[in-house]
Formats: sequence, structure tokens, C-alpha cells
Amino acid sequence: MAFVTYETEGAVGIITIDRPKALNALNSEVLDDLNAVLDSVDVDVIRCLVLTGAGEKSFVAGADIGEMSSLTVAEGEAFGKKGNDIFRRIETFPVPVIAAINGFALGGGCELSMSCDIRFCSDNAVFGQPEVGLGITPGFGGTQRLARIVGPGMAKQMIYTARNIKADEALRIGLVNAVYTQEELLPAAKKTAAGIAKNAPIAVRNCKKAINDGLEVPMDEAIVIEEKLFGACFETHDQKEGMSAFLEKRKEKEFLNK
Ligand code: DAK
Repeated sequence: MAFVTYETEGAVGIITIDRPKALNALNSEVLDDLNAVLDSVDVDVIRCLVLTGAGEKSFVAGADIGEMSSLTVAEGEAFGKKGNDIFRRIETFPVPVIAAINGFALGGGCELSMSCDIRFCSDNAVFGQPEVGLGITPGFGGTQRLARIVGPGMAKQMIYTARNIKADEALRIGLVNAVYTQEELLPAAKKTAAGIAKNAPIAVRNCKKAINDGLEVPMDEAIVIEEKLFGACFETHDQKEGMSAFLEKRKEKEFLNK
């Protein structure tokens, strides 16, 4: 793949968008490569993913403006669907995905980070949805996910003004979970990913699904979603192992993802 690399460290997979000449902007090829990398993740082995951008300046500086500039209405819709399908795939991916945002996260870059479960950023990170300044709306889920993450008032302010915000403000409004120096960012993301990977994988997956699916429906239905996914953990090897370890007062647990 030309624009996306994938490596593993134990049960953690690290996906890097690697198109630094264009500040990792998302063109169709990058999106295709990202989709192909997700196809290649062995979710029987990998228990958490980290998604980052190559270089020290940018996570993803948005959808590729050059490619978008001459799209017809039909092509624009198709491009939006391509991105949306991949971002939704990340959002619903069986294992958690941590975005390690190492610089610009503008437009499609901010939207990509918001499709991840957890966002960490470096102190030079810049977030924004500049689309209305380009004559378009956010097209990769920005109007929907930003409002859900930071609330409608703040999302509307960011989107209508097209104003960028820095890492400290992103932290203050809850767009990111934590801010690190550039050097500390990737190690911190990997450390958190490794911590997640140590826990019972079926339980972690079910938590992701319960939170995601539950947020889409009224509370009475959400509680039923939780009940089902809670129940589904029982009779698994990992539920028995986790509880046996507690009862036998031993620290070592061997979670087998079954
Ligand atoms: N697209 C293409 N190339 C980009 C790019 C982008 N988004 N961002 C940067 N680049 C390229 C620059 O053109 C430049 O290329 P060369 O001129 O060297 O060939 C190279 O990356 C370095 O950029 P700069 O020279 O501009 O670097 P600076 O440090 O001076 O500035 C910057 C960095 C991030 C502030 C600046 O590059 C910038 O403002 N970039 C554009 C940021 C932006 O507006 N991003 C949002 C894009 S809009 C939809 C689907 C999707 C979307 C919308 C609708 N549907 C189909 C419904 C999503 C839209 C967006 O994401």
C-alpha cells in the first residue's frame, strides 16, 4: 500500500497514514488503502488499534481539496460515501481504535479522529472543520459526530465559524481525552492500547458495542442492549478465567478471546 502502513506490537496494531507531502490529506487512494489495511487486521489476535499520521506536522489535513475541487454532484456524493463507509467501519470496528493526533486534524482529519474510540493529541495539534469556508458542509460525519462529542452548541460554533482550535481548547471542550508532547504521544497511545489489550477481549468488544449502540436509542432500549451484551459474556472462557482469578486470589489471568 502506497499511503498507509500497518505494523503490530504484540496485540496492538498501529496504522499510519503516510502521505506527508500533502500533510496526509485523504484522497481516494488513501481511503482505499485505509480500507484495505482494516481488511488485513486479524481481530483474533489484535485487541486494540492506534491510528496516527506520518511526520511531525499533521495527523490528517482534511479530505484532498485538489481531488474534490472538480467533483460533480454525483462524484461528491460517491466520495462522501466512500469516506463515510470507512469512518463508520472504524467506529464500529470490533476492537477499540485510539487516534494519536500528531498535528493538523482539519476537516476530514478531525472527522477521522472522531470516528475513533479515544483521542489523544500532541501539544501542536490543531482541530477544525473549515468546510464552510470552502463552500461545502463537513462530509465525513462531522456535523453528526462533533455534536455528539462536544455538544451541539460548541459543534455549531466550530462548524459555522470554521475556526480552528488548539490542543488545550480541544481538551477543555472534551474533543480529546489527553494532550502529550510530540515525543510522548505515540508511546502514550501504545501504552493505553496495550492496557486495553490485556483485558478480556470479548468484554471490551461488548462494551464498545453497548456504548455505541446504546447512545443511538432511548434509555429503556439502551439498557436492554447492555443486558444482552452483559449476558453474552457468560459461559465464555474469559469470564470464567477472570472470576476464577479473583476468587483464587491470583493476579495472572490468561484471556483467550473465547
Ligand atoms: N488537500 C490537499 N492538499 C493539502 C491539504 C488538503 N486538505 N492540506 C494541505 N495540503 C498540501 C498543500 O497543498 C501543500 O502542498 P504543496 O503546495 O507543497 O504541493 C502541502 O500539503 C503542505 O501544505 P502547506 O504548504 O499549506 O502547509 P502550511 O504549514 O503552510 O499550512 C495547513 C498547513 C494545514 C494550515 C494548510 O495546508 C491548510 O489550510 N490545508 C487545508 C486544510 C483544510 O481546509 N482541510 C479541510 C479540507 S475540507 C465531502 C467529503 C469530505 C469532506 C467534505 C465533503 N462530501 C463529498 C460530502 C471533507 C472536507 C475537508 O476535509
